[in-house]
Order: sequence, then C-alpha cells, then structure tokens
Amino acid sequence: MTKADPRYVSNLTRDTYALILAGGRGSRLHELTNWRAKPAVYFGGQFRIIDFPLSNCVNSGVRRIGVVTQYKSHSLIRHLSRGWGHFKRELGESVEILPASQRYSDDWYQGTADAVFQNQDIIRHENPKFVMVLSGDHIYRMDYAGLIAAHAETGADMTVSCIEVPVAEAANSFGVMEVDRSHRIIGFEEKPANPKPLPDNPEMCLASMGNYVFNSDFLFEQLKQDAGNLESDHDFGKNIIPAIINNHKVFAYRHRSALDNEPPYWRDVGTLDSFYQANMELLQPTPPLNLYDQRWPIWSYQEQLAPAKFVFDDDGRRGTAADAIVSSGCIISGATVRRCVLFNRVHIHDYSLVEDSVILPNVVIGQGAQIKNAILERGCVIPEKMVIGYDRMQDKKRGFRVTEQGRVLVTREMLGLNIGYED
Ligand code: ADQ
Ligand code: ADP
Repeated sequence: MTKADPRYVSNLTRDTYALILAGGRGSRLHELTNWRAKPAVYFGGQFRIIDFPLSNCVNSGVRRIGVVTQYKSHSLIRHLSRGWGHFKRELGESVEILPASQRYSDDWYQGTADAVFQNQDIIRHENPKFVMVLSGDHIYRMDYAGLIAAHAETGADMTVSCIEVPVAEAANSFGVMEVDRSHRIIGFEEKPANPKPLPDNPEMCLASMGNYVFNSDFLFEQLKQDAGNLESDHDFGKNIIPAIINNHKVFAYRHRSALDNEPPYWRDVGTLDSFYQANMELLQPTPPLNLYDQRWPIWSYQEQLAPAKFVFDDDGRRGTAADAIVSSGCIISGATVRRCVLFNRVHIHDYSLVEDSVILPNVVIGQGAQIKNAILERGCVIPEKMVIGYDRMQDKKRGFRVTEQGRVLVTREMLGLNIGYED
C-alpha cells in the first residue's frame, strides 16, 4: 500500500494493537493513589487520566485496545467497564482489561516490558502489524495516526514519541534522547541526573513520553531476548531502548497536538502540585488544553446526574461560583466559590468560602467552612466552620498533607471518617 492510496493511514491504524500500561502506583501523588492506580486519578471535573490515551486511540482510529492493570485496579476497572465497555467486537473494536494476576507467571508484572511480554499471546492472537505501547499516566491530545504513519514511512523497527521539556524537569524523571538529523535516536538515557540538552538549546532536552510503536515481530523478538536476561529489569526505558538503538532503527517522533491550533500539551501529573496545577490551568480563559473543543473529544464515563445548581440560602445569601468549573450534580447554596474545579456531586453549604481548590466527587462542605489552596479527596465531609489552607502548621497538626507549594490534601481518613460513602 502506498501513500497515494486514500486508505493508507486508516489501514495503518487498523493494523495496530494498542496496549495501555495502567498499572503504575504513582507514589508521589501520595494518598490520592492509596486506593487507585495513577491512570484512575480524576482530572478536569469529569475525567480520569486514562480517558486521554483511550480517547486518543479511538479518535485516531486505533480501536483494538488492551489495558494492562496491576496496582489497586478496582477503581480503574470499574471506570473502564462503566465508560469503555460498549465496544463491539464484530465491528473490530475492543477494550480489554488485562490484569496482572491472571497471567501465566507467578509474578506480578515486573517492568513495563514484562507487562507486554506476559500479554504477548493475546496480542499475537490479534495478529497486528504494529503494536503501540502507551503510558496510561498522561494528559494530552495526540493523533496516533501521525506517529504510526511516521513509523511506517521511516521503516523503523521502533518509534518513540517525544517532547521538548526543560532540562531541570527531565532530570531524574524522564528518558532523555539524542537524535540525528533524520530523527534517528543515537543516544538514550533513562532518567539521567544531567540530561543532555538539545544541540541548539541548552535549556531544553528531548524526553520520551513513554509511548512506543513497534513492528510486532521485532517487539516479540526483543521481549524474548530481554526475558532471558537475568540482569534486566524488563523495562523499555531502562533496558530495551538503550540495548537496541545501536543495531536497530529506532526513531523519535515529536509530539504535536491533535488539534492544529493547540500548542503541544503533555502533562505528567506525577505529584500533588502538578496535579493541582494541571487542574487549575483549565480555569484560564484560554487554557493550554481546551476540553470544550469537540474536534477531538475526550470520552469518559458520565453518570446521569442533575445539572449544577446555584441557590440562595434561607437568609437570602447568594450561592455563586466565578472562574470555576462546576460539574453536574453540584449544589452551591449561599456559598462563594472562586477559582475552583468542582467534580460531580459537590455540595457546598451556606456561609462557606471555597477558593483556589480542586474538589473531587461526592464532597460535602459544611456551613461556614473556609477552604483555600486545597485538594479535597472524594467523599470528604468537611465539618461546619472548619478552616483549611490558611495556616500550614495547623493543617499539618491535624494530619493533613501540605505540599511543597503549600497546597493541602485532605482525605476521608485524615478527617477520621470511615471509608464508605454514597457511590
Ligand atoms: P516512568 O514514568 O518511570 O518512565 P513507568 O513507571 O515505567 O514510567 O510507567 C510507565 C507506564 O506503565 C505508566 O503508565 C504506568 O502506569 C505503567 N506501569 C508501570 N509499571 C507497570 C507494570 N508493571 N504493569 C503495568 N503497568 C505498569 C517511563 C519511561 C521514560 C519516560 C516516562 C514518561 O521509562 O523513559 O520518559 O515514562 O513518563
Ligand atoms: P475512585 O473514587 O477512584 O473510584 P474509590 O474511592 O471508590 O476510588 O476506591 C477504589 C477502591 O478502593 C474501592 O474498592 C474502595 O472500596 C477502596 N477504598 C477506597 N478507600 C479505601 C480505604 N480508605 N480503605 C480501604 N479501601 C478503600
């Protein structure tokens, strides 16, 4: 098939199986990932992180998808079955959940390459020409068709998607690569302390996004070799990529947004501060990620809920929200909300003031509470008149988690509540 064929790209995407790695712990999100894997973490009022790679797949025309789960997968699996369970096999579409404990080895998945290795029989059964391995941890809009087409055109064995990031941000966090003029990867270091900067910009370097396209046969061959290597951590970034760049054709593909007028956006919400930041960015009049642009929709599980409601209380106090995202099922009664992201079913009672905060679903804020710079975990019930986010020492003393940048995370456990809440 040549590029001139009108079905060139759709044939490439149809011949691709996507495996989303969604088993990560996300330990720097602390209590937010105590009970859910990082890809199940909430984002932007209506979404979970996993909705981004899944929506990118569907919008790109890659519709055979496996989601590899491991750590605390209940919340993720529940979300997938509620929101992504409607795919029709007979139309060539499927979203399959591949839990670690059900594979043939006694071990849970070790590194990322092992997670793919243990599912190779399922992938082989699909008989795709290309396998796309995706991280389930990031928020971005990307047309994977561009990545797969670039992979096919360069005749690569493997293609790694990458983005320019500041050197300081990449240090100890990302895989960093060096490329030649043809975009071939000629150097790769996993999480180096001193990342190699770009030749023309000492401030920036080229980071791996943890998304890879492989020719299937090549992938299986590499996984087999790696599995037999007792020294290996069985990880793509640590072991496979550095081992193959010298003898095989491994290319870099620069990330661009799926929307032509959106600058490349990619967020690894790995810490509580970056989680907070990425949510708050959405409040800008022109945010770096526009969730209202329906040309590349982000699909998710949406509960059937009543619309958000703003009411006067009995004393005639107005319930208002400004510079805020307010999701369905919320009730703001005689309270003031400013610069907040409210997820579904948040109920704020009168005389309270809530500012600069991210409030996850099912939170109740009692009368006269004052909350600022907070992340309230799902199901929190804030007692009347409680003050959060004004006095770090007091917040710490109460057992709340205060981040480097002074945000305060509060969970049900920190409030001494039992784990159950209305679901
Ligand atoms: P890390 O961010 O360290 O580096 P890693 O912890 O390996 O990524 O996780 C990658 C993806 O796999 C995540 O989506 C995670 O949820 C999932 N995952 C991790 N271990 C898993 C397992 N055993 N089973 C199933 N899923 C698992 C990687 C690359 C870097 C790159 C960054 C970009 O190694 O080179 O720069 O991603 O974030
Ligand atoms: P999400 O809001 O991401 O859907 P949940 O809060 O419903 O996640 O929790 C996911 C899973 O973790 C559920 O099985 C839930 O019962 C369990 N869980 C949540 N919080 C606790 C806790 N404090 N102790 C024990 N299990 C918990």
